Amino acid sequence: MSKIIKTIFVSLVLGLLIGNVQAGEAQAGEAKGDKRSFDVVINAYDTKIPELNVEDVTVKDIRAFNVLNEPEALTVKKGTAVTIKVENKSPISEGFSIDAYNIQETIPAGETKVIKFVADKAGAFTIWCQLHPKNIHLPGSLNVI
Ligand SMILES: [Cu+2]
Repeated sequence: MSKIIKTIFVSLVLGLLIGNVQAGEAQAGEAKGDKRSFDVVINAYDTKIPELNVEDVTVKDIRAFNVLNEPEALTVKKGTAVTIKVENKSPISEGFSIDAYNIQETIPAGETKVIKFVADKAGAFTIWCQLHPKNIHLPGSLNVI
């Protein structure tokens, strides 16, 4: 792996860690018997590397961004009717997929979609964006217990 790629990767990881701290305990679910609703925000964080000199080549103003779901983990009991309101604050369309539940949504920039399903399969399932490379995203998880 080249040093440039390593540096970009490290900065993305740092961005994600900062994002994680900001997300904190932001789990916005509201338990109502066997119904649960969540507000998820997809947000993009700009990363800018002002100057990088690697192997005698100087590169300036490298921009990259990574994308985070907040909260990144949704936990419900098996059988719960789940409503997820997903707001996309990223400047571009973002995907929201949970393969095990056949959920594959595309949310245009600035828009909100409401996703409803019954969490009838137990397990830990990855929430991911089907539109972009996985390495610019922090995957979320749906935990059905
Ligand atoms: Cu994406």
